[in-house]
Amino acid sequence: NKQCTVALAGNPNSGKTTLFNLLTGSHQHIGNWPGVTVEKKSGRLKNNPDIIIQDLPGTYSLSAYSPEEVITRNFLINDKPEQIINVLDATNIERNLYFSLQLMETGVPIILALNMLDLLVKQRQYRIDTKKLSYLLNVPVVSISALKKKNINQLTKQVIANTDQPQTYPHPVYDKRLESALSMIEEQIDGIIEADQLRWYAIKLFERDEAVGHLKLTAQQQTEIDNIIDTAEKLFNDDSDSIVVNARYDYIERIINMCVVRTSDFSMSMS
Ligand code: BGO
Repeated sequence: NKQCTVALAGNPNSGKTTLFNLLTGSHQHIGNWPGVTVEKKSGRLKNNPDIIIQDLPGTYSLSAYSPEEVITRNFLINDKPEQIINVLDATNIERNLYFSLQLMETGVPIILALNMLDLLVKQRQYRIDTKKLSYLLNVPVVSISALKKKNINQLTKQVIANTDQPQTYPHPVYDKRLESALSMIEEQIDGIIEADQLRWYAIKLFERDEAVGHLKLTAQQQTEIDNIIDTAEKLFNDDSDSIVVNARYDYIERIINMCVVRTSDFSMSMS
Protein backbone atom coordinates (compact mmCIF):
# COMPACT_ATOMS: atom_id res chain seq x y z
CA ASN A 1 0.00 0.00 0.00
CA LYS A 2 1.02 3.57 -0.61
CA GLN A 3 2.23 5.50 2.41
CA CYS A 4 0.30 8.59 3.30
CA THR A 5 0.99 11.41 5.72
CA VAL A 6 -1.67 12.96 7.89
CA ALA A 7 -0.73 16.17 9.69
CA LEU A 8 -2.16 16.81 13.14
CA ALA A 9 -2.69 20.54 13.63
CA GLY A 10 -4.44 22.72 16.17
CA ASN A 11 -4.25 25.49 18.73
CA PRO A 12 -2.15 24.89 21.86
CA ASN A 13 -4.16 23.01 24.51
CA SER A 14 -6.72 21.72 22.02
CA GLY A 15 -5.83 18.15 23.04
CA LYS A 16 -3.48 17.41 20.15
CA THR A 17 -1.00 15.44 22.27
CA THR A 18 -3.75 13.37 23.88
CA LEU A 19 -5.19 12.54 20.46
CA PHE A 20 -1.76 11.85 18.94
CA ASN A 21 -1.04 9.29 21.66
CA LEU A 22 -4.42 7.62 21.12
CA LEU A 23 -3.99 7.42 17.35
CA THR A 24 -0.41 6.18 17.34
CA GLY A 25 -0.11 4.23 20.59
CA SER A 26 3.44 3.60 21.68
CA HIS A 27 4.95 3.60 18.18
CA GLN A 28 6.29 7.13 18.05
CA HIS A 29 9.33 8.75 16.57
CA ILE A 30 10.48 11.80 18.50
CA GLY A 31 13.09 14.35 17.43
CA ASN A 32 13.42 18.06 16.72
CA TRP A 33 12.38 20.14 13.73
CA PRO A 34 15.55 21.16 11.85
CA GLY A 35 17.29 24.21 13.28
CA VAL A 36 14.94 24.76 16.22
CA THR A 37 14.30 23.18 19.60
CA VAL A 38 10.67 22.49 18.81
CA GLU A 39 9.79 18.84 19.33
CA LYS A 40 8.92 16.83 16.23
CA LYS A 41 6.78 13.74 16.74
CA SER A 42 5.42 11.26 14.27
CA GLY A 43 3.90 7.83 14.52
CA ARG A 44 1.90 5.30 12.58
CA LEU A 45 -1.85 5.08 12.87
CA LYS A 46 -2.69 2.04 15.02
CA ASN A 47 -3.52 -0.98 12.85
CA ASN A 48 -2.85 1.13 9.73
CA PRO A 49 0.95 1.34 9.40
CA ASP A 50 0.70 2.97 5.95
CA ILE A 51 -0.77 6.07 7.50
CA ILE A 52 1.82 8.28 9.20
CA ILE A 53 0.57 10.84 11.68
CA GLN A 54 2.81 13.90 11.74
CA ASP A 55 2.26 16.05 14.80
CA LEU A 56 2.67 19.78 14.15
CA PRO A 57 3.43 22.39 16.83
CA GLY A 58 0.39 23.96 18.49
CA THR A 59 -0.23 27.42 17.02
CA TYR A 60 -3.00 30.01 16.52
CA SER A 61 -2.09 31.20 13.06
CA LEU A 62 -0.17 30.49 9.87
CA SER A 63 1.52 33.85 9.67
CA ALA A 64 5.26 33.57 10.10
CA TYR A 65 5.81 35.24 13.44
CA SER A 66 6.95 32.29 15.58
CA PRO A 67 9.01 29.14 14.92
CA GLU A 68 5.82 27.10 15.53
CA GLU A 69 3.97 29.01 12.82
CA VAL A 70 6.84 28.75 10.36
CA ILE A 71 7.25 25.00 10.95
CA THR A 72 3.54 24.41 10.54
CA ARG A 73 3.10 26.43 7.36
CA ASN A 74 6.30 25.16 5.74
CA PHE A 75 5.27 21.59 6.37
CA LEU A 76 1.77 22.08 4.96
CA ILE A 77 2.90 24.08 1.92
CA ASN A 78 6.23 22.44 1.05
CA ASP A 79 5.82 18.86 2.26
CA LYS A 80 2.14 18.75 1.30
CA PRO A 81 0.72 16.03 3.54
CA GLU A 82 -2.22 14.09 2.10
CA GLN A 83 -4.56 15.26 4.83
CA ILE A 84 -4.86 17.42 7.93
CA ILE A 85 -6.63 16.40 11.11
CA ASN A 86 -7.43 19.74 12.70
CA VAL A 87 -8.00 19.31 16.45
CA LEU A 88 -10.25 21.97 17.95
CA ASP A 89 -11.19 22.74 21.52
CA ALA A 90 -14.96 22.69 21.02
CA THR A 91 -15.46 24.78 24.17
CA ASN A 92 -13.57 27.57 22.39
CA ILE A 93 -15.01 27.03 18.96
CA GLU A 94 -14.80 30.59 17.66
CA ARG A 95 -11.10 31.09 18.26
CA ASN A 96 -10.24 27.58 17.13
CA LEU A 97 -12.14 28.00 13.86
CA TYR A 98 -9.96 31.00 13.03
CA PHE A 99 -7.05 28.61 12.65
CA SER A 100 -9.20 26.09 10.76
CA LEU A 101 -9.94 28.66 8.06
CA GLN A 102 -6.23 29.24 7.56
CA LEU A 103 -5.61 25.50 7.37
CA MET A 104 -8.37 25.24 4.75
CA GLU A 105 -6.64 27.95 2.73
CA THR A 106 -3.55 25.73 2.28
CA GLY A 107 -5.50 23.47 -0.08
CA VAL A 108 -4.71 20.33 1.95
CA PRO A 109 -7.84 18.19 2.51
CA ILE A 110 -8.91 18.59 6.12
CA ILE A 111 -11.00 16.83 8.75
CA LEU A 112 -12.18 18.79 11.76
CA ALA A 113 -12.00 16.91 15.05
CA LEU A 114 -14.08 18.85 17.57
CA ASN A 115 -12.41 17.76 20.78
CA MET A 116 -13.44 18.12 24.44
CA LEU A 117 -16.98 16.98 23.69
CA ASP A 118 -17.25 15.74 27.30
CA LEU A 119 -16.41 19.20 28.63
CA LEU A 120 -18.77 20.90 26.20
CA VAL A 121 -21.63 18.71 27.36
CA LYS A 122 -20.77 19.29 31.00
CA GLN A 123 -20.48 23.06 30.65
CA ARG A 124 -23.96 23.37 29.11
CA GLN A 125 -23.12 26.73 27.52
CA TYR A 126 -23.89 25.78 23.95
CA ARG A 127 -23.98 22.84 21.64
CA ILE A 128 -22.62 22.58 18.13
CA ASP A 129 -24.67 21.32 15.22
CA THR A 130 -21.82 19.38 13.65
CA LYS A 131 -23.86 18.28 10.61
CA LYS A 132 -24.60 21.89 9.77
CA LEU A 133 -21.00 22.91 10.45
CA SER A 134 -19.80 20.17 8.12
CA TYR A 135 -22.30 21.24 5.48
CA LEU A 136 -21.43 24.94 5.67
CA LEU A 137 -17.66 24.45 5.69
CA ASN A 138 -17.90 21.59 3.22
CA VAL A 139 -15.46 19.42 5.21
CA PRO A 140 -15.94 16.34 7.42
CA VAL A 141 -16.49 17.15 11.09
CA VAL A 142 -16.26 14.58 13.89
CA SER A 143 -16.99 15.32 17.55
CA ILE A 144 -14.57 13.52 19.85
CA SER A 145 -13.26 13.36 23.36
CA ALA A 146 -9.60 12.43 23.30
CA LEU A 147 -9.54 12.25 27.10
CA LYS A 148 -12.58 9.94 27.34
CA LYS A 149 -11.65 8.12 24.12
CA LYS A 150 -15.02 8.91 22.51
CA ASN A 151 -15.64 8.68 18.76
CA ILE A 152 -11.99 8.02 17.99
CA ASN A 153 -13.01 5.11 15.75
CA GLN A 154 -15.30 7.40 13.84
CA LEU A 155 -12.42 9.83 13.29
CA THR A 156 -10.07 7.05 12.22
CA LYS A 157 -12.68 5.74 9.78
CA GLN A 158 -12.99 9.18 8.21
CA VAL A 159 -9.19 9.45 7.85
CA ILE A 160 -9.01 6.02 6.18
CA ALA A 161 -11.96 6.83 3.90
CA ASN A 162 -10.18 10.01 2.76
CA THR A 163 -6.99 8.03 2.19
CA ASP A 164 -8.78 5.45 0.05
CA GLN A 165 -10.59 8.13 -1.89
CA PRO A 166 -8.56 11.35 -1.83
CA GLN A 167 -10.75 14.42 -1.37
CA THR A 168 -10.44 18.06 -2.16
CA TYR A 169 -12.52 20.54 -0.24
CA PRO A 170 -13.41 24.07 -1.27
CA HIS A 171 -11.85 26.92 0.70
CA PRO A 172 -13.98 29.42 2.62
CA VAL A 173 -15.37 32.18 0.41
CA TYR A 174 -15.05 35.71 1.83
CA ASP A 175 -16.36 39.18 0.98
CA LYS A 176 -17.00 39.63 -2.76
CA ARG A 177 -14.59 42.54 -3.10
CA LEU A 178 -11.83 40.59 -1.39
CA GLU A 179 -12.60 37.55 -3.52
CA SER A 180 -12.28 39.56 -6.71
CA ALA A 181 -8.90 40.95 -5.59
CA LEU A 182 -7.73 37.43 -4.75
CA SER A 183 -8.83 36.00 -8.08
CA MET A 184 -7.01 38.78 -9.93
CA ILE A 185 -3.85 37.92 -7.98
CA GLU A 186 -4.41 34.25 -8.79
CA GLU A 187 -4.46 35.16 -12.49
CA GLN A 188 -1.05 36.77 -12.09
CA ILE A 189 0.53 33.68 -10.55
CA ASP A 190 -1.40 31.01 -12.45
CA GLY A 191 1.23 28.85 -14.12
CA ILE A 192 3.98 29.35 -11.56
CA ILE A 193 1.90 27.92 -8.71
CA GLU A 194 0.03 24.62 -8.66
CA ALA A 195 -3.75 24.93 -8.78
CA ASP A 196 -4.36 23.61 -5.26
CA GLN A 197 -2.04 26.24 -3.75
CA LEU A 198 -3.17 29.27 -5.78
CA ARG A 199 -5.52 30.38 -3.04
CA TRP A 200 -2.83 30.19 -0.35
CA TYR A 201 -0.29 32.19 -2.36
CA ALA A 202 -2.87 34.75 -3.46
CA ILE A 203 -3.80 35.42 0.16
CA LYS A 204 -0.16 35.59 1.27
CA LEU A 205 0.70 37.98 -1.57
CA PHE A 206 -2.36 40.07 -0.73
CA GLU A 207 -1.23 40.23 2.92
CA ARG A 208 2.25 41.31 1.68
CA ASP A 209 3.63 38.34 3.62
CA GLU A 210 7.41 38.36 3.31
CA ALA A 211 7.61 34.59 3.33
CA VAL A 212 6.39 34.44 -0.28
CA GLY A 213 9.40 36.46 -1.45
CA HIS A 214 10.87 33.35 -3.09
CA LEU A 215 8.19 33.37 -5.79
CA LYS A 216 10.41 35.32 -8.24
CA LEU A 217 7.66 37.38 -9.81
CA THR A 218 8.47 39.57 -12.79
CA ALA A 219 8.48 43.33 -12.17
CA GLN A 220 5.26 43.58 -14.15
CA GLN A 221 3.51 40.87 -12.13
CA GLN A 222 4.59 42.57 -8.91
CA THR A 223 3.30 45.93 -10.14
CA GLU A 224 -0.05 44.41 -11.13
CA ILE A 225 -0.35 42.76 -7.71
CA ASP A 226 0.61 46.00 -5.91
CA ASN A 227 -2.12 47.81 -7.86
CA ILE A 228 -4.71 45.17 -6.94
CA ILE A 229 -3.79 45.50 -3.26
CA ASP A 230 -3.80 49.33 -3.37
CA THR A 231 -7.26 49.32 -4.95
CA ALA A 232 -8.63 46.94 -2.32
CA GLU A 233 -7.12 48.98 0.51
CA LYS A 234 -8.80 52.15 -0.82
CA LEU A 235 -12.08 50.29 -1.28
CA PHE A 236 -12.05 48.90 2.27
CA ASN A 237 -10.26 51.89 3.75
CA ASP A 238 -8.08 49.41 5.64
CA ASP A 239 -4.72 47.71 5.23
CA SER A 240 -4.70 44.44 3.34
CA ASP A 241 -3.65 42.39 6.35
CA SER A 242 -6.66 43.61 8.36
CA ILE A 243 -8.99 43.08 5.40
CA VAL A 244 -8.17 39.37 5.48
CA VAL A 245 -8.37 39.13 9.28
CA ASN A 246 -11.79 40.82 9.27
CA ALA A 247 -13.02 38.64 6.42
CA ARG A 248 -12.15 35.54 8.43
CA TYR A 249 -13.89 36.85 11.55
CA ASP A 250 -17.01 37.78 9.56
CA TYR A 251 -17.05 34.32 8.05
CA ILE A 252 -16.74 32.65 11.46
CA GLU A 253 -19.47 34.85 12.91
CA ARG A 254 -21.88 33.72 10.20
CA ILE A 255 -20.95 30.07 10.71
CA ILE A 256 -21.29 30.34 14.51
CA ASN A 257 -24.70 32.00 14.22
CA MET A 258 -25.93 29.05 12.20
CA CYS A 259 -24.23 26.15 14.00
CA VAL A 260 -23.87 27.08 17.64
CA VAL A 261 -27.00 26.69 19.72
CA ARG A 262 -26.69 28.62 22.95
CA THR A 263 -28.93 27.45 25.73
CA SER A 264 -28.74 26.95 29.46
CA ASP A 265 -30.89 23.87 29.44
CA PHE A 266 -30.33 21.07 27.00
CA SER A 267 -29.22 17.50 26.91
CA MET A 268 -26.86 16.08 24.38
CA SER A 269 -25.83 12.53 23.75
CA MET A 270 -22.21 11.54 23.28
CA SER A 271 -22.91 9.62 20.10
C1 BGO B 1 -4.13 18.53 31.29
N1 BGO B 1 -11.67 16.33 27.26
C2 BGO B 1 -11.19 16.96 28.36
N2 BGO B 1 -12.04 17.25 29.34
N3 BGO B 1 -9.89 17.31 28.46
C3 BGO B 1 -9.07 16.99 27.44
C4 BGO B 1 -9.50 16.34 26.27
C5 BGO B 1 -10.89 15.99 26.19
O1 BGO B 1 -11.38 15.42 25.21
N4 BGO B 1 -8.44 16.18 25.45
C6 BGO B 1 -7.39 16.71 26.09
N5 BGO B 1 -7.75 17.20 27.29
P1 BGO B 1 -3.03 18.26 25.38
P2 BGO B 1 -2.10 20.03 23.28
C7 BGO B 1 -4.59 18.90 32.65
O2 BGO B 1 -3.02 18.18 31.02
O3 BGO B 1 -3.26 16.96 24.72
C8 BGO B 1 -6.92 17.86 28.29
O4 BGO B 1 -1.46 21.23 23.89
C9 BGO B 1 -3.70 18.85 33.69
N6 BGO B 1 -2.39 18.45 33.44
O5 BGO B 1 -5.74 16.16 29.47
O6 BGO B 1 -1.78 18.40 26.19
C10 BGO B 1 -5.62 17.17 28.52
O7 BGO B 1 -1.15 18.96 22.92
C11 BGO B 1 -4.16 19.19 34.95
O8 BGO B 1 -5.07 18.60 30.35
O9 BGO B 1 -3.15 19.47 24.36
C12 BGO B 1 -4.76 18.32 29.00
O10 BGO B 1 -2.98 20.43 22.14
C13 BGO B 1 -5.47 19.60 35.14
O11 BGO B 1 -6.59 19.15 27.81
C14 BGO B 1 -5.28 19.50 28.21
C15 BGO B 1 -6.31 19.65 34.07
O12 BGO B 1 -4.30 18.59 26.25
C16 BGO B 1 -4.45 19.79 26.97
C17 BGO B 1 -5.86 19.30 32.81
C18 BGO B 1 -1.45 18.32 34.46
